[in-house]
Amino acid sequence: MKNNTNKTLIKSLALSCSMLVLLGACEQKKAVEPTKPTVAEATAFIEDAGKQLIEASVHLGQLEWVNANFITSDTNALVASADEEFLLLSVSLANQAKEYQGLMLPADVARKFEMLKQANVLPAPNNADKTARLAVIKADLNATYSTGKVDMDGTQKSLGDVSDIIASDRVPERLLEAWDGWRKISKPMKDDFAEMVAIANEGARELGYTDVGAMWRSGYDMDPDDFAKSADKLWGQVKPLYDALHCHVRSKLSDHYGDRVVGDEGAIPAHLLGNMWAQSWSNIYPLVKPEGSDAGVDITSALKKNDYDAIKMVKTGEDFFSSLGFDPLPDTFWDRSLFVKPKDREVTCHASAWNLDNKDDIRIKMCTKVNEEDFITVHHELGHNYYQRAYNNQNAFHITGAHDGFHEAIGDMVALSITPDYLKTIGLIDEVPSADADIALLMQRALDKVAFLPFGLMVDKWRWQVFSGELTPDTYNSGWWALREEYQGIKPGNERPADAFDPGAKYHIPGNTPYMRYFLAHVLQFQFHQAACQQAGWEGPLHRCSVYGNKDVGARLNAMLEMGASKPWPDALEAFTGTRDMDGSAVVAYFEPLKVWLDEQNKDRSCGW
Ligand code: X8Z
Ligand code: ZN
Repeated sequence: MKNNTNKTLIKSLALSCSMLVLLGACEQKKAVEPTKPTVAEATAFIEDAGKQLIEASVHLGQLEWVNANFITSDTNALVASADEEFLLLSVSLANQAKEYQGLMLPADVARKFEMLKQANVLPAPNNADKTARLAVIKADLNATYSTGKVDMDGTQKSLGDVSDIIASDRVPERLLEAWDGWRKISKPMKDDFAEMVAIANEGARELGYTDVGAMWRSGYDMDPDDFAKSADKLWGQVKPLYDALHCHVRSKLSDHYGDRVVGDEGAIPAHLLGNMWAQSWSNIYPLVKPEGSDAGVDITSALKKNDYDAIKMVKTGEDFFSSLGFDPLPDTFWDRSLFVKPKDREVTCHASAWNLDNKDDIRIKMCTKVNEEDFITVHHELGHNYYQRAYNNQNAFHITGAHDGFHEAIGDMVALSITPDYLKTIGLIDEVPSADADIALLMQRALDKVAFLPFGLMVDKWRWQVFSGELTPDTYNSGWWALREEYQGIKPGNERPADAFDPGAKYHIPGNTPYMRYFLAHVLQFQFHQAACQQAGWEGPLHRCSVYGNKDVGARLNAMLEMGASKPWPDALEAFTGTRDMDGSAVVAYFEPLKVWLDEQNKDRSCGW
């Protein structure tokens, strides 16, 4: 890193001809026509840039890991300074890359130049003070979120504690207290967030993007405007399913809580849906479940009954991947991962998967609870790790997913194979419920996956509006709730205070993780699952299909994973599914029996909001 920084300094001095004139050293240079760089030079430059970035990312990753596992003012400062160095390096490389603009480059080389511009989620401008400030704000926002506490019941509660209340309490006043309490932690973020947006937008403009949102939309091997249209099109395919689920859930909540708390028209108050962000609703299954049918499977009870702990949950996930033919996780995974919330220090509990050396040093970090949600999340995180290891021999620019939605979809696809048959095979349940339980099983899944879709879409719709300037700090919060209502049909649990910054109460906003990836993943995972089941020769309903133990499916999956980002994503999609388009019809096919059932339930209800 140090060498790279020095090189940057020398370069900018060399360019400063006006200074050299003063020293009488510029005349000779002026006489020589600047020669146009060659394609070979451009190729050599970009390969070297990739290597520098990969090397620098190891150092940054180590500090980020330590910070996320031990949040103190010192580790915040350390991570900010490493991030600053990395930003300086990537800005300098992106500026040097401008020298090769206008060259007719082979498509794969041009693609690497585009990827270089996207080396940072938030690019810094060519200004040392602003770069430093950006790095400090990022570290501060992360720490504010991860150490946030809620005053409730006379104690200081963590996000995990208040999430448990939202998941299982059924007293609306308590739900609201937990919901509102968590949103107090994000109020102080607003000014820093706005400053960060301004700095990063300046960086994006220097790279040639209109703003950071346009830069994010440029990461999909297609025109950024077309990308936005594709996302809307996918949403159009699945929206009727969401609307039907929303209608049924609202009606059941109204039955349970009464009209005073939730009416059977209009948006649903966000604190009643079993999740802090109303992003997935599986915790309210008991309130909305189909009556009179077989109850499905209670995975949380099964895990507890069978004495599962965090390690056993992860071992079970590993075993699934092994059954597909993937190598076991390395010993270092078990030595270095964080599986449970430590009692004696602050950590970032939001689950994540890491590869510290871009080779085999893969790890997860989770404050695992023994329940269904975290059992699924374990598979989600392992999906990241197996993907990271599969593409670790690729070129520096290709050591990543085909696109970020692929990365989020792999573990989820595997978790779609957690069917009753599979649970019986591994001894978690004794009896496989009959076909009578299908609606119940589908309802459980839909509360998780279908409920998520509009949330997955609106988070970055909001951020795109923030980056474009359509929303300003004064309208950040009202704009957030306008999108929540438009897409999800939910509303705030109470009137929001003027200084509220509710988006900041969701990890990915202070954490600066783009969110459209999860929307895409919630579509893609069903496409992957459908393709895998076809490969396995499965002919029954998709929700009963498990590819556990199928080495052929594993080999095809691995072939896609190994590609990393070496080809445009449609090539990777084609390698596994035979199609080149993202398509919501697999979601629709998966939930088709539930849709029929929901339409029947809803026939005398007035739906929509
Ligand atoms: O953030 C995550 C993962 C880590 S990449 C746990 N997810 C999103 C969220 O929690 O909001 C997975 C589903 C959506
Ligand atoms: Zn993830």
